[in-house]
Amino acid sequence: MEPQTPTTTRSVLLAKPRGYCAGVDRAVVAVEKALEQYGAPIYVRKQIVHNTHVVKTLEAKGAIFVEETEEVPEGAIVVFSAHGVSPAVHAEAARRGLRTIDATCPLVTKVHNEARRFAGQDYDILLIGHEGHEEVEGTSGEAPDHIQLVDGLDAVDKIQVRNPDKLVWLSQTTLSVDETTETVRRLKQRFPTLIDPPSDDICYATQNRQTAVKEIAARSQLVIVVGSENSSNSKRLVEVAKDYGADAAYLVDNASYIRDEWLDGVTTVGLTSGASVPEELVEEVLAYLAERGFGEVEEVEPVQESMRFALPHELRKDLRSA
Ligand code: 10E
Ligand code: SF4
Repeated sequence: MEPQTPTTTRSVLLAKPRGYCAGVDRAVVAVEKALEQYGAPIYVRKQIVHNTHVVKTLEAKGAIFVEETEEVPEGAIVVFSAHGVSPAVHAEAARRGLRTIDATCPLVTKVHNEARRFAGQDYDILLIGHEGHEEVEGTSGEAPDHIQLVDGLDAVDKIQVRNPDKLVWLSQTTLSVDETTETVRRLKQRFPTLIDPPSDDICYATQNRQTAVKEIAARSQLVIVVGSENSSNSKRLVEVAKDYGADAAYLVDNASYIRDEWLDGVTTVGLTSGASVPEELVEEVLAYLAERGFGEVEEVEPVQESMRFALPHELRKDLRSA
């Protein structure tokens, strides 16, 4: 009798929550509604969210993405991205007579407000975050004389403060929870009087996506994270997946980036997506995997999410009167 080849089930563990957070949804809808309400072109300063597919789709509808407000014609409408802008950018837009719609996520605005408040009380602020990231530039711009960036553990030893008794840490919203905990622990070793932010700066969506990827990583040989190269929160999901048991984890902008050899010998693929990623890109990856025998999909939802934010007020006002 012929030896029986054992049939291995190939399956996908699909993390939930994944994809769009409330701040991204609000920002993308704000650009769409602005295009409907005022007509093209609508200018957007920087990528509205860090996702190539979202940017291309909005461009096709008439959005024009620029790096700085000086590229926007006087009197035109400009949307500020979900990552937030410094007061200097608001001032420059006002000086040039631009009509602005501020799509900064309310949870980023919360960190700006904390920065302003502590700077007003003359605290030194240690802002944990990634150098050059737009959110960090916007937050730092609230109080440049009071804020120092702490980018990574190695930066901790280099910090100099004026008065350790008036010292607070804040953070970017999309960091690794575990890495930030470690950075704060090291900061507190150096500065035992360092105080914590009044509430978590790493937002609910970042935390929940990391919690979910931890669960699937522990049960998957390979984790695929859908997200763009410049998306901080998406990149953190790849790192967390590797730290929590996946043999390999990759960031892909879409299904065409997946290499067949990644699946060699793999029976369980974990799949998730960053907070700026439309669900259709995840569906394309699921279809790609199904064609290769990974037809069985189990959704893993360790935490439920239901956050929604109202559209920016500049837009709501005009939509109401329309
Ligand atoms: O690079 P990030 O993760 O900060 O941005 P993203 O556009 O990929 O995701 C949304 C996160 C925002 C707007 C920052 N809080
Ligand atoms: Fe807002 Fe968090 Fe989404 Fe950033 S990741 S847009 S802070 S909800």
